[in-house]
Amino acid sequence: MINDKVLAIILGGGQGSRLYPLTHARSKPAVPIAGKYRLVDIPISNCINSDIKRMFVLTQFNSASLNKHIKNTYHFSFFSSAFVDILAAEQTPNHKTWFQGTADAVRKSMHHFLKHEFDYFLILSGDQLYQMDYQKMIDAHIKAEAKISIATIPVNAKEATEFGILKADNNNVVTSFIEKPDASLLPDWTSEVSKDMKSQGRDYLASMGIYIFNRDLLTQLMQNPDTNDFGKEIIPQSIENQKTLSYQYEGYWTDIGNIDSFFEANIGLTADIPQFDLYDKKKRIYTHARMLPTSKVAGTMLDKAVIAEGCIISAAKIEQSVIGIRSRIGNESTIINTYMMGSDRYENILTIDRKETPVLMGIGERCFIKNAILDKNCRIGDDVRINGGKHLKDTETDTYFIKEGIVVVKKDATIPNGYVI
Ligand code: ADQ
Ligand code: ADP
Repeated sequence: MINDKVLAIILGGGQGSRLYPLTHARSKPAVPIAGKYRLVDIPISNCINSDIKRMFVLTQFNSASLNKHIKNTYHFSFFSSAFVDILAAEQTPNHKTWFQGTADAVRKSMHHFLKHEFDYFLILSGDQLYQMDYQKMIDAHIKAEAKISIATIPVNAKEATEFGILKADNNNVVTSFIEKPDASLLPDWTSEVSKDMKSQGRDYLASMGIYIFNRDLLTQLMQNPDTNDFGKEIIPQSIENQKTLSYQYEGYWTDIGNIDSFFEANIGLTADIPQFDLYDKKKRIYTHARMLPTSKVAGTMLDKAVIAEGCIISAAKIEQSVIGIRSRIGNESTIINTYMMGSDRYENILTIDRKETPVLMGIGERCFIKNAILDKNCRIGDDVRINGGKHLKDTETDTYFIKEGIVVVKKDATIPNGYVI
């Protein structure tokens, strides 16, 4: 089934500087998560599960890997009107610069959207981990005869300064909105929330950055060339004269826009009952079907380990870690609290020239790796020690980057035998 009234726009990311160095050589939607997926698979899967099957992904630059991933993954029937199209910031005679913000990205791509028939724009962020049925939000939007709807979630005071915070009346109509309020302003911004939320100290209503706009209204708003951002300009300027609904959601939702939250969200999947449910058939997360062999593990103590397909593992211990596709981990190595993204291909250890390639892809023997993210195709030699944690200062070298104690080994980097971080 296809909802032919809705067109989804996935905001795939600005410069992606908060996720650097994962976004150094790829666009944000292509960043690998949870061992086998890409960030963009989350909003795309939510759309598919909500019967919304016409999607544009807006990105600042169009990496080969993003294109390949979308092309290889989302095949819709020849007879269906479903599609996932990538629109990269493009220079045209009218628009010479990159997208200046989320609204600017939408404005500059408007001519592509308006070629389609639909009544509602569904605007989504590309860097959030959650499973939501957008159809319910659309039904609420239509029932309330709203012009704009904002998905909202109760958050605590610490988080409230990082989001757009709003207040709504008894009918859930938004009455005021402030983008990322200073902590000193917070006392004025609490809302009535459910008992459960209140007991967790979550009494501020945050915008999830998920919006529905009536087609005509957004088309009209986009004619003002001075607004670059939804959170900073479009939403605060519109609420007074356009009926704006707060659609409250209380499920699991997390922003994964920076290294720290990205790391936490991935490691969170190793919990006994992860908050993000990858096992629910109705909320399936789609990704490229790679037809990889099963994983092979020898002599390893595994505790809270999430291991993707195609791995070859003979480590001593893997604890609270996510091990991505095609990972190879050598004898006597210990991996703790680490997200290893895996590799794009295998190296044949029987035939490879070890003089030319002294350090193989994956993790060597007798390594100790803790509190780290290993980007794709890393080569970690033997006897390497990476002991991430708050004792480490923020630093960057050619091969790794440390942020808030998390050591990120860069894509394709080689860490030589015996190296200590
Ligand atoms: P932020 O997440 O800080 O706040 P923003 O940086 O504008 O807002 O990003 C929103 C989404 O758009 C992200 O997925 C981002 O990657 C993407 N994006 C940013 N610039 C882009 C560009 N130039 N081109 C394409 N995509 C771009 C917003 C709202 C808050 C709300 C939070 C919830 O402004 O009100 O609380 O989202 O996360
Ligand atoms: P990303 O940077 O997003 O992780 P890439 O641009 O490296 O992704 O693309 C990943 C894909 O590239 C893999 O699916 C793999 O097929 C292919 N690939 C990358 N490097 C090689 C290589 N040296 N040999 C063969 N295939 C490769």
